[in-house]
Amino acid sequence: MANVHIRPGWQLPEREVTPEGLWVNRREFVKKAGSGALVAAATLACGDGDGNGLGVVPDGHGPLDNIPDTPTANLYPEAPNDPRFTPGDRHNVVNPELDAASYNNFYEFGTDHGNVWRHVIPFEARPWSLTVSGLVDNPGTYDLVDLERRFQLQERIYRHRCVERWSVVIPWIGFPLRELLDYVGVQNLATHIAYITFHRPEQAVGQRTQTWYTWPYYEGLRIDEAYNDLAFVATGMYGHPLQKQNGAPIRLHMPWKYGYKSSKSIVELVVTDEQPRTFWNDLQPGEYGFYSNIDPDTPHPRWSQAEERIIGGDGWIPTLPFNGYGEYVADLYGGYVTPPGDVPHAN
Ligand SMILES: Nc1nc2c(c(=O)[nH]1)N[C@H]1C(S)=C(S)[C@@H](COP(=O)(O)O)O[C@H]1N2
Ligand SMILES: [Mo]
Repeated sequence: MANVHIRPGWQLPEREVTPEGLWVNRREFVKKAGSGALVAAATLACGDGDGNGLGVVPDGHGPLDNIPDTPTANLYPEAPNDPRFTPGDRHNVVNPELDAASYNNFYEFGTDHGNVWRHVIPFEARPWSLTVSGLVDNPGTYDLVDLERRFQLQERIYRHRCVERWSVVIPWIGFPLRELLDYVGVQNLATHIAYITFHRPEQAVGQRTQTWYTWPYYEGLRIDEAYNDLAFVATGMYGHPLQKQNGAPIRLHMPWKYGYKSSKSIVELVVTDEQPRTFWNDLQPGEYGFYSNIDPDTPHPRWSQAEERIIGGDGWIPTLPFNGYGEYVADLYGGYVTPPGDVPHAN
């Protein structure tokens, strides 16, 4: 391959980490090989992971240079830390921003974790608005700048645990999801929310070339999960607005759930009275459930979930139920970490 990248020590070899999508990729590889997608598929098979090559990266442009301009940038350095939510003894180190910005999952920009920061360069993440609809008193399209100014921005240092077994500790900045829900006026009949990511194939190489995925990315929560203290809307990180590869300009962070519930670059929120469908559950229902709470005792069908490796750390550590956030969230699930039926293979 033209782009040789050095694998950092903490990065798991491919045979240990199977990205969420690889199964689908392989199946579609066979299906599409006969229909003209041979070049992309062959690239995938030889290890690039993206099947599309890289666009032009301007000279001197690095992983930390993907913060879109916004008139609200001055609000971020001032955001006070919420001392209730710090990583704790187990993860007493906040990862350097370079870790968080150079190893990512964001399938809209390919599957190669180490190159997402390059692929996001053409993505126009500002200006931005969020459309809210469904069972709310104040449906409409909200300018993100107005939301950033309306809510008191605060910092939350959260642990993040990907279903692929890597983890990272990031100081997010934003506001509790609950404040947004109260502002739009969630009605009594609501039971769930759904949230949807942008669909812009012209700016997102993964949406353009990985046509077997059901774009745009969609996820959801039960309403009481969305109202939990921990449920957080992140618009910034490390004292500034979000990097594009981390989901600029607005994403969720649900620290007790596998990373794929924490959608990036959200354009739409729908408040509803039924459980919404979710992207990974639709693609691989035997592997990815709706709740997807972090659970060391419920293995993925293709690997154990008992341990994880922190980016930059020096080995495997045990994964904790609810990622260690049980005191805040366990009572949502009636004594279970993985509610019965959430992932069929576990029953
Ligand atoms: N829209 C969108 N959001 C997404 C994803 C994605 O592919 N698309 N990947 C998820 C997964 S699997 C993980 S682990 C986290 C990674 O977040 P980070 O790159 O900021 O660490 O983003 C989540 N949000
Ligand atoms: Mo993930």
